[in-house]
Parts: sequence; C-alpha cells; structure tokens
Amino acid sequence: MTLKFGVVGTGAIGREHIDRITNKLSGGKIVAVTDVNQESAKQTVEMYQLDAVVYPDDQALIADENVDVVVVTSWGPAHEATVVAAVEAGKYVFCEKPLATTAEGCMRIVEAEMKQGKKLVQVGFMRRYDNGYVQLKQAIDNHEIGEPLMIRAAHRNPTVGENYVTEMAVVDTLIHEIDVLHWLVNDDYKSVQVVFPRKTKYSHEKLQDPQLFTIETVGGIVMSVEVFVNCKYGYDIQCEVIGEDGVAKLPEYSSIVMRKDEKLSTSILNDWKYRFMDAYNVEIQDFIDSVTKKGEPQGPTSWDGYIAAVTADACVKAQQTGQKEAIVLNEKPAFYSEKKLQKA
Ligand code: NAI
Ligand code: NAD
Ligand code: ISE
Repeated sequence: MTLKFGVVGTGAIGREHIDRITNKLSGGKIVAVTDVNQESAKQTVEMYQLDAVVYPDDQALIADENVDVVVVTSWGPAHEATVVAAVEAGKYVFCEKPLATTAEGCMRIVEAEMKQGKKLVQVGFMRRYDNGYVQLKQAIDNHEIGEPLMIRAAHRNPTVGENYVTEMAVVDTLIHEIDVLHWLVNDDYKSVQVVFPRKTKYSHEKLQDPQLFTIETVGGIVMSVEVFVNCKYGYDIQCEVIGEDGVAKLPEYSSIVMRKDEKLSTSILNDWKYRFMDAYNVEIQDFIDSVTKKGEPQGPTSWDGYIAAVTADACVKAQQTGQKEAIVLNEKPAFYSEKKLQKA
C-alpha cells in the first residue's frame, strides 16, 4: 500500500520532506501540494518532478479524496487551522513543530482527535528518532548512570534572520529541548526561570541572544539549557546528563579527524538539515510504516505537542518576568496513555 501525501507549505523543510518521501523513503507518494506563495508550490512540483495537484489553499487540499496524509510545514501560526480541518476530515497528519502556537490551540487539536476515536496526528519532534538521543535514553532507562540529577544542554544556531525575535528562542528553537528532555528522563516539568547574559554584538534590537533557561522537573532534576542563535561557528546541539553513578553525553556528529597545518581537527555542521538528516528519515519512515501497518502513528502525539506548548508558554512568561514560572499541565487523557499506543 502506498500512502498518499498532501503537503501544506513548500518552504525549506516542506521541500526537504517532499524530497525524502519521493526519493529516499519507501511507501509514500506526494499527490498534492499548496503554499500561500503559489509560485513556491508550482516550483516545487517542477523541481521534484512530482505527479501532484497544486491546490489554492489547505482546505482544498484536505478535501481531495486522494490525500491520505496532510503534511503541515507552513509557518507555526498557520498550523492549528490546517491540523484541525485535516483531523475533522479524518485524515492522518504529520505536523512540524509547533503543533500550535498556544496551549489552547493544541487542546483544540487534542479534542478534535479524540472525537475521531483514533490517533491521527504525529508532531515533528525528530530528536526522539536521532541515534544519539536514543542511545542516551537507553543508558538512562537501563540505570547505567543511576538517577539523573542534572542536565546541561545547548542549542546553538550559527545565525538567524532579522524576523527572529526573543520569543522565538522558545517557540522555534528551545521547543526541541522542551520535547526531548522530559522524554529522556521520564519526568514532568515543574518550573522555569530565564536569565539573559550579556548580548552578542551579532544580535539585533528585538532579539536577546544568548538566553539561559533553568528548568526544574517534578522529580527534582535541574536542567540548564542555553539557546544561542548567533553563535557564528556552526549548528551545535549539546546534551549531558549527570546521574548518581555517572555522566552520559550526546555523541558529537561523526566527522573525520584531520591532521593538517599543525592542527588536529574535526568538522562542525552548520545547518539543522544535515545535523538531523538521518533522524528526519527514520521519523517519517516510521510514520509511514506505523500508519500503513498499525493504522496509527506511533511517534510524538498531539498530547506531546500540548505539553510542549504549555511549557513554551511558561518559558515566554519567564522571559518577560525574570521570575520562576510554574509549568502546569491538564491531566493526561487515557486516550494518550502508553497502553493505548501498544494496543493499536
Ligand atoms: P519556510 O518559511 O521555509 O516554509 C514554510 C512554507 O509554508 C512557506 O513556503 C510558506 O509560504 C508556507 N505556508 C505558510 N503558511 C501556510 C499555509 N497556511 N498554507 C500553505 N502554506 C503555508 O519554513 P520552514 O523552515 O520550512 O519551517 C516550516 C515548519 O517546519 C515550521 O513549523 C518549522 O518550525 C518547522 N521546522 C522544523 C524543523 C525541525 O527540525 N523539525 C526544522 C525547520 C523547520
Ligand atoms: P520556511 O519559511 O522555509 O517555509 C514556510 C512556508 O510556509 C513558506 O513557503 C511560506 O510561504 C508558507 N506559508 C506561510 N504562511 C502560510 C499560510 N498561511 N498558508 C500557506 N503557506 C504559508 O520555513 P521552514 O524553515 O520550512 O519552517 C516551516 C516549519 O517547519 C516551521 O513550523 C518550523 O518550525 C518547522 N521546522 C522544523 C524543523 C525541525 O528541525 N523539525 C526545522 C526547520 C523548520
Ligand atoms: C528551526 O525551525 C528548527 O527547528 C531547528 O531545528 C532549530 O535549530 C532552529 O533554531 C529553528 O529555527
């Protein structure tokens, strides 16, 4: 069986996902695309030589009976409307982060999905599919470092555009750590506080950069997470878990070791596309296989999208107040419990 995909948003990552579904993965085919910039959608069809209809908007694409799955790769604020409409039409959805830009928006998606009676939505938190994070989680779950006590993490981008402002350090960038860190240590978040160090000269008026987040969990783990999006030297993701019996660290991206000009060096990547390329491939192949064979996606759920949004809201509030802000989640519906996931 071939899953037929319609893609909403043919920008940077929309095109990446179209390329991987068309040329790298198995079991999927792009049959429809749309973008508010219609030229971008048409160019994408030509660029990848797709046998796909270009729709004027997401609603028309969702209405196409030939579309089994809606891929949402538009910009964040547009996600909620597309996801809700797709779920109400009974379509599967692969939505890039954030699921919605507010916790209320995520709850509307959760409610629409529960009404359909089965899981339809997966959120693009691809780090859960990254080999390094998977190894780190296995070490923690196997108690190789004892109880985790602290985490030191860093999310560094070489540079960002002028439209990237202080809040986006949370909703666009930290959101990946927000998802992956509680998953790593099987704990819930309790509070967050933000400190702004001296600002880099490479930032602009509307962006505080870097930023330092201190996040505490219900179980007492303290996480120190740096976001630095004009670090200049490369795309660098760091994560070190300090436990009672040892320390486990995310491996560096594999690179040859060079001896040259009196220097011993390895390379650092400069783009998320390359750093997480394998993770995106595994993530979307898993989505295709799960939907095809089990009838439900098995990856990060709408509820994970909701947890991320509630936490992000508290982080943004903490940016504004400078105080420790509480992170309070609604009770998790039984619909999203692990048991339901295994039964599917
Ligand atoms: P982009 O700006 O390059 O592309 C987004 C495209 O969506 C644009 O072509 C835009 O015209 C279109 N678009 C926006 N709203 C739309 C709507 N309502 N209907 C149809 N098309 C619409 O953005 P980029 O970098 O591709 O990011 C897209 C999404 O992917 C974002 O949610 C972003 O957070 C996420 N993303 C995730 C990454 C990851 O590592 N998982 C990496 C990069 C982006
Ligand atoms: P992008 O700017 O390259 O693409 C966004 C596209 O959305 C553009 O083509 C734009 O024309 C289109 N668009 C905007 N508003 C629209 C609307 N209302 N209706 C239809 N189309 C609209 O951005 P991107 O880098 O591809 O990011 C897109 C999404 O992917 C974002 O949500 C981003 O957070 C996410 N993303 C995730 C990762 C990741 O690592 N998982 C990496 C990059 C981006
Ligand atoms: C981008 O949208 C991503 O998701 C990348 O993974 C992240 O590193 C970057 O900061 C975001 O802008």
